[in-house]
Amino acid sequence: MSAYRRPSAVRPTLSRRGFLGMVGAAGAAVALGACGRDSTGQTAQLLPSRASLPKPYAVRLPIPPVKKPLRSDATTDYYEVVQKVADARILPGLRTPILGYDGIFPGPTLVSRSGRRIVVRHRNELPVPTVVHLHGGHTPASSDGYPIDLLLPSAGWSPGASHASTGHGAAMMTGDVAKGQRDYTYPLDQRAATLWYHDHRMDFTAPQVYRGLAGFHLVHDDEEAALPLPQGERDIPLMICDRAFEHDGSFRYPSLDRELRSTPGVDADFMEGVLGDVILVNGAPWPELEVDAARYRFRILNASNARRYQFALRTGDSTSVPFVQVGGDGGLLERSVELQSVVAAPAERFDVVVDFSGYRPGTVVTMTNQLGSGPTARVMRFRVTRKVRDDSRVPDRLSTIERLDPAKAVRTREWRFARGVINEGHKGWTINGKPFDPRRMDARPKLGDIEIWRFTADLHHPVHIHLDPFQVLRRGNHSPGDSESGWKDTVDLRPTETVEVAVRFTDYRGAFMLHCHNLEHEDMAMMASFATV
Ligand SMILES: [Cu+2]
Repeated sequence: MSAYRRPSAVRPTLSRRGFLGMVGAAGAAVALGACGRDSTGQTAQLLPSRASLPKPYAVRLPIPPVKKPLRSDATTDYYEVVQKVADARILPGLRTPILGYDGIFPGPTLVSRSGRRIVVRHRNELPVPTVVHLHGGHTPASSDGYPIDLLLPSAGWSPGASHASTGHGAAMMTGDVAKGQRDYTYPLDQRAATLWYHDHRMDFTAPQVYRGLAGFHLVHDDEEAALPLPQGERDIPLMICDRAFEHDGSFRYPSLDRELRSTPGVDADFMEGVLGDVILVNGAPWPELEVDAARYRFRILNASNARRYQFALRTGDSTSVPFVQVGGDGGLLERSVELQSVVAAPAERFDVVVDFSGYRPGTVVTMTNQLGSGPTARVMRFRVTRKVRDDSRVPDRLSTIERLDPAKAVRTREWRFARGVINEGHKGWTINGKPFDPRRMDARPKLGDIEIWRFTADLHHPVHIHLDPFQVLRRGNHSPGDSESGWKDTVDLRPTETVEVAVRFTDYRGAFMLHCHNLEHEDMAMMASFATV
């Protein structure tokens, strides 16, 4: 039996979307842009809520709590996170069952210092296996969350019969499997940056992140601390994602296997990705944040499964308010960049400063999504409440970034991201024509070497590399924009585009991943492994 079979309840052999996909990437992208709400700039399909949508700006922006260590010694801080089922209050009057780190969504924020090791013990009290990946972490393979290094539920677990009987299921149990609890060790020998942790379980990442398994992990360092950027209560993480809801308030998601036990994948109509119609910021629908008339640093994370955004800020009279970008996935940029809008693919981070100091108390500034329509064109809003003294500023120069010289690259590797046949004739997503197989290594880069990796895409694919960040060299025939001039770990590939990056792996030997971070694509096999040697 195929692990990726279509639902038996009749799907035409070629769905409309499937057919469009075969016309050719460029044609499909244009056609999708024209064929209905929310398809602009996306490779994904809208799943509308069955619950009535909440009123925008009716709730305050929640800030996830900062996790405290259980104990600390000379070298290490020790944490414990319990993964459990809980009810969240997202829609008025309804409960939303979530899978949550410490039972909350987003999970607690971890705050670390560069170079200081931490150990996070995760206990799995969920009914499903999990894998924890620290996205953006420079982490040894044993703690990086390879997708078959499962953490099984403490209450016990056995895969469904269909899964165990496939080659796929067998491969699954060849990982480093732990039961009940696992210690993840993070040396955090890396620059200050906005990282996040999320589930990475093979075949089931998309539904498990969708149900809540994601949280921030901020790393600070001396270089960042010496800058006069906004800090403390004016340094705020914003986890932005879209969700759909059932009548009863539960998350709506088109899993083939609602129990997330054995059959991976989604209803064939959604294989390009799932878009919800409610935009959550830190788990709240279209929230409002009261701000002082001062500068704020916002760490924007697109934690959506598949949705791309183009964020912009507008006052009530439609005046544009700029973002001043100070950082990206891999930390501070060399110089700040003023942007009228920020385009964010899944898993990308943008550290921006917004200056509210010129606005009178009472002014409302709305964050919009220019790639959305109707409810998804709104994100959140800010209400200026009072004049204050503010000593923060954005200096001209933020950091020094070592350039990876492409002339010193020892080789170029090609990675083609495209729809393809993945399992007994069924469609999914492939890299270089192949579906993910955790036992196959597709590259063996040497630690310390600079390599050029050339990515090409049929549709939108946000490409993420584990272990070390990279530098974007070329996007199509152009140099990358200032916004992606720093260290990145995820790059937004658009239909038919080629992007070249320079990458250098360091410190840790072992098996790591590169994959598409459209989580539906990832679950439908768009991952590859490499072994550092
Ligand atoms: Cu993809």
